[in-house]
Parts: sequence; structure tokens; C-alpha cells
Amino acid sequence: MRGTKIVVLTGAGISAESGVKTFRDNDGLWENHRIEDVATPEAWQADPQLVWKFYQARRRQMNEVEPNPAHEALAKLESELNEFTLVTQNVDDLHERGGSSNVIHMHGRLQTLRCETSGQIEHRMDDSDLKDEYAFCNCCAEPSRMRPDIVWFGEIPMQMEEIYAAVESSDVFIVVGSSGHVYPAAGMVHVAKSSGAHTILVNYEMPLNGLDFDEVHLGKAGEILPDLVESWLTE
Ligand code: BV8
Repeated sequence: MRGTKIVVLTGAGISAESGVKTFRDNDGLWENHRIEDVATPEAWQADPQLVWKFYQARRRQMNEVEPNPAHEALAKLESELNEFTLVTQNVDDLHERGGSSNVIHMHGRLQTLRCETSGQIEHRMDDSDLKDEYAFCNCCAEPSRMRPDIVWFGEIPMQMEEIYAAVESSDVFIVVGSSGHVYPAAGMVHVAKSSGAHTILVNYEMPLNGLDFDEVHLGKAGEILPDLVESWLTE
């Protein structure tokens, strides 16, 4: 793989072995909620307390979890290659804590909050920011309520131009830990394939878009990705 352009897209499955709940596995995050009730702008308008508490619980959990060998394997791959882009659907910071840099969080981040008036983003992970009471901005004369810095259903994912440019010019496109449910992320393997990339999947089970991949490795990412990365670096 050396000398080739690699793009990796990760989903909740890569953080599963760190103890971060996925969305659609049986004990998943959405188990107690319908997606529409917590991850849409309409939900935030209709019941901000419910949505805020859902995200505050997930933000607090960030202080209790650690990166796992899958995050570390991708950081090693990045360190050995010249042209490497990591895009994640995840809103946790485990890729960064596992050693990756320049992570593109296309669905936002739990670590930051967004001022509802100015749209400005602040890193807010102190204990005082993690309570069930709303957080208020530091940018407005009259502090405004802040919202989770998350891309909800119906909102446009972040940095799409940069992501598509990388996917369309990739030689190898690798997806780790995603069920292929959510677009436009789930359609990226098709974009890569039609641009001539070799497409690889690392996932616990076959996802909805599994047939789009040239190469499929089923298993736990924390267990199989480190050896795969070693093999990719020696081929
Ligand atoms: C948009 C932030 C327009 C929230 C998230 C009908 C058809 C097609 C599309 C649509 C439609 N109706 C509406 C849409 C669009 C909609 C969509 O796709 N809906 C779906 C539900 C049908 N999409 C949107 O609204 C997006 N915006 O379309 O805007 C646009 C687009 C482009 C340009 C201009 C305009 C915005 C979507 C973003 C929503 N926000 N996250 C939060 O985190 O709280 S989505 C959320 O679910 C995650 O971020 C993630 O992206 C997504 C999918 O989850 P996965 O990461 O795949 O996780 P999941 O649990 O599903 O699967 C885990 C996988 O890991 C499993 O396969 C499992 O087997 C595997 N696994 C488990 N353990 C392991 C493992 N693998 C390896 N090792 C393990 N140990």
C-alpha cells in the first residue's frame, strides 16, 4: 500500500471495543430512543431537554473510555503512509487519542458545543460543561444556549467537498465498523469504486452496502485490523 492514496471511513463499530455503544447493534444507542426523537433539529426544537440529556450522557462517557487496538492500527497506518485521509462518522475523540491526526468528523463531535446564535464552536469538556443543565456560550454579549456540535438527520455533513475530493482520488478505500445505513457516508464506497479504487471492508458482519466491496474481512476490528495493517505495510 505504500505510495498509494488511502482513504479510511470509520463508523461506530471501531469504537465498540472501547465500550462506546454503537447505534444499531442490539444493545445500541438507539435502543431506548427512536432516531427521530433525539437526532434531528425538530427533536431539538420539540424537546431540547431530552436531546441535551442524551448527548450529555454520551459526552460524559468520553471520560471513561479509551482507544482500542483498531484506533491505534489506523494511527500506525497513517504514520507510515504519505497520502492518508481518515474520515469518521463517529463523534467521539478516540481516533485522536489513539494517535491519528487530521481526523475529519463528518457528523460532528461530542467534545465541542455550538452557539445557537453565532454558530461559533467551543471545546467544552470541563465537569461544569457536562451537567444536565444547558451550557451557554462565551461569544455573545448576552450568553446564548449552546447545542451539540453534531450533524443531525436532515442536516448536511461537514467537509463534504474535501471528503469527496479524497474519495474520488483514492487508490484504496477502506471502511471500518459501519452498517451502511446512513447516507451520504454509506454511498462513499460506490463513489470510490466508480473512481477506480480498490475497496476493502473490515466489519463484524455484512453491512447493507457489503456487496460494494472488493475485499471483505469480517470480525472485530480491534482483533483483525492490527494484523491487516501489518500485512498492508509489507505488501
Ligand atoms: C443528509 C450523529 C442531505 C448523531 C449521525 C432515505 C434513503 C436514503 C437516505 C435518506 C433517506 N431518508 C433520509 C435520508 C438521509 C439521512 C439518512 O441516511 N437516513 C437513514 C437513516 C436512512 N441522512 C442524513 O440526514 C444526512 N444528511 O443526507 O443531508 C445532504 C447530503 C449530502 C449533501 C447535501 C445534502 C445526515 C446523517 C447524519 C446523522 N447523524 N450521527 C449522533 O451520533 O448522535 S448518523 C449515526 O449513524 C452515526 O454517526 C453513523 O454515521 C450512522 C451509522 O451508524 P454506524 O456508524 O454505521 O453504526 P451502526 O451502529 O449503524 O453500525 C455499526 C457497525 O459496526 C455494524 O455493522 C456492526 O456489525 C459493526 N461492529 C460492531 N462491533 C464491531 C463492528 N465492526 C467491527 N468491530 C467491532 N468490534
